[in-house]
Formats: sequence, C-alpha cells, structure tokens
Amino acid sequence: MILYSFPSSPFGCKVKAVILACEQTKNIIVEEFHPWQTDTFFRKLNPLGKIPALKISADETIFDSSVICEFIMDKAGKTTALMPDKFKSLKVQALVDGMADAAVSMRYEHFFRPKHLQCEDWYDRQRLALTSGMKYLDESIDTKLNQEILFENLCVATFLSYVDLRFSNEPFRKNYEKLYRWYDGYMQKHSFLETVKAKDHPIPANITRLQK
Ligand SMILES: N[C@@H](CCC(=O)N[C@@H](CS)C(=O)NCC(=O)O)C(=O)O
Repeated sequence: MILYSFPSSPFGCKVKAVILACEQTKNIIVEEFHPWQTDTFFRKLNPLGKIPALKISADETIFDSSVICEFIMDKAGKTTALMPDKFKSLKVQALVDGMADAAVSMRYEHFFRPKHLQCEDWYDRQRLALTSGMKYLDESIDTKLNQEILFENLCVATFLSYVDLRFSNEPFRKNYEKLYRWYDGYMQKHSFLETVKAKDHPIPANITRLQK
C-alpha cells in the first residue's frame, strides 16, 4: 500500500503514528506528495486533492485521515487495543482534526495567499477554534488523555508537533501548560514518535499559488 503524505501534514503525521503503533511499516510505503502540486494523477486517487490518501490496491484509494486510521487499525487487528473506549477516542479525534483544519487554514492564509488578499478576520476566527480546542484539552486532560499508546493520545501528540513547527511564536506553551506537560512527557515516554513529528520539508517548485 502507498500512503501519499507530506512531512509537515498534521493529518499525515497522525496516520504515520498509527502505522507505527500497528507495526505496519512493512506493508505501507510513504510517498511524499504536496497537495498544492500541479499534478495529473493525484485527483484521480482523491478527488478532493487532499493528503493523506492511502492507495490500498491498483484501483482503490481511501481518504480522509480518520478513515485511513480506522482501516489500518482494523487490518492490524488493533482497533480494540488502540480504542478501548471507541467513542471517547473518536471524539478526541474529531476535536483535534477540527483544530488541525483551523491551523492548516491559518498557515495557508499567510503562506499561500498574497499579502493584499489575506483576511485577518478569517485568520482570527481559525485561531479561535485552535485556542478554544487547546483550552478544552488543557482543562479536561485528566479525563481525555493518558500516557498509554491509545489512538486519542496519538492524535493529540502528532497535532501538537505540527503546532510546535508552525506556531512556535505563539504563547501556547505558556497558556496551556498542563497540555504541554502531558505532551512533553508523552513524547519522552514514546520516543518512536520522534520520527513522525511534523517536519519542515522543501516545497516542490510546481505548486499552485493563490493569486486572485
Ligand atoms: N479531513 C482531511 C483533511 C486533510 C487536509 O486538509 N490535508 C491538507 C494538508 S495538511 C491538504 O491536503 N490540503 C490541500 C487543500 O486543501 O487543497 C483528513 O483528515 O485527511
């Protein structure tokens, strides 16, 4: 199987963490693809043009990251082990995916859109979703997360690696101390996750930029 992803994608990092937790590295190869690349093949695999996408056979590709994660856990027979309380896990995933949507949208607003077209109200609204989500996790951490290899913990840890990468100038570590204490402890305990942290990577030359 081929996972199309990019090293900085928070959704891709979540899937890669699940691949490791399910010991599926031999069955899934990762191919780097930037979703803003002008391409001819990728939209045939995922009409939405978004990564991650997992090609599972010559004529079948699945998306989005939530479906891919459940597919991998199911195939590996690990669903119950990683999600003993499935709806609790899925609720945390929904929250984190929403925060990731907001964070990626903030990144796109400032990175892909020319300055004169950027909308600060839009940026601030996305930032509010991100910070409200962090506050929610910070305040409910004892009932939502722990130090075990569970799906919800993998979702939060990989997402925070993206926040560290893209928003290191924000006061998040200071504002959500409990959440970051959990994160640092988790990354220390599960050092295998270092390899799937969000990373900067050169953006290919053939990408579409927003112009109008
Ligand atoms: N709900 C999707 C979100 C995936 C997503 O937004 N991926 C970004 C990269 S991190 C993307 O491909 N963006 C391209 C675009 O929006 O056109 C999932 O969970 O897989």
